[in-house]
Amino acid sequence: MVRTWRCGRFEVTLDRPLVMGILNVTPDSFSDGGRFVRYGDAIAEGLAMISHGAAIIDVGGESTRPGAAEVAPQDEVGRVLPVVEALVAEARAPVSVDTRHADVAVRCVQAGADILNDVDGFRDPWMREVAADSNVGCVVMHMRGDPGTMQRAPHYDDVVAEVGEWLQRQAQALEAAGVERDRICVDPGIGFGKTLEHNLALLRDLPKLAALGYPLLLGVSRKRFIGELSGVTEPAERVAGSVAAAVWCAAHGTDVLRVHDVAETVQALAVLRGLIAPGH
Ligand code: HH2
Repeated sequence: MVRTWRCGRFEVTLDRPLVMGILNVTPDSFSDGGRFVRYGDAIAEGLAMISHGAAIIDVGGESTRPGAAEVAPQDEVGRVLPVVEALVAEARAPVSVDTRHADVAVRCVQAGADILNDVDGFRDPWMREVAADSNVGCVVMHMRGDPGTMQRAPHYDDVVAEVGEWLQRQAQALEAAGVERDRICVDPGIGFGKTLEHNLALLRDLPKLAALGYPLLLGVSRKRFIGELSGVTEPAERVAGSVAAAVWCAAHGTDVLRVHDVAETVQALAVLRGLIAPGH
């Protein structure tokens, strides 16, 4: 039976790992901050990502890099809404909004967004309500604390078990609020309140997270652990390492890869698919 993920206007088929293209409309994101602050550029970039094979576009208006300052919701709405509106009208693919603020989420859902990607894992009951009152797909991401504090000596006794249990609990909280199970996707939140060893433990045990029974999404693109493993300090120069990590994730049960470098990742995944299942 083919698995699917129900997201707003779409029912996404999960018969192969998919790419979610990252469109940060922020002045300060860790790897691409400031590139797409002009709406026309951002919209064109989103459409280009789809033409390069992205199955989903994820629009974000707040950097969540470690130590980032929180953005006022009205500023975040001002950044993402015009881009969401244009992509909903023009892109034939689900439009996701990367926000942890319910007032931003409400406006984006009204504008037709198909997915809420919440790095806060729907801890806010209002976020759960917004999800329940709509038909959007929900990405439940694990984060310890918040971006301002999350990298202050994170500790786990068993990171894989604890993250898995937390994701399960948050998914159940969404279901209890009225969100159907087939709209929920989970993500261990690589780099969010985790050391290098925590990130690697999660990446080595992805099948355990896939076994939770929800679609599994991973964001490894250009992240710090790739710099720590490779010695490459400039995030924009971590493309090859990011593609290697994406291929690892795809080979170990990941359904959706959130990436900056769409064309490169799509090409690598096509090769992986051919190796695993000749003829596909
Ligand atoms: N990572 C980032 C932001 N949002 N969402 C999910 N579901 N999973 C992730 O791993 C994830 C995420 C951080 O990356 P980026 O958007 O490139 O940077 P910034 O937060 O600085 O804008």
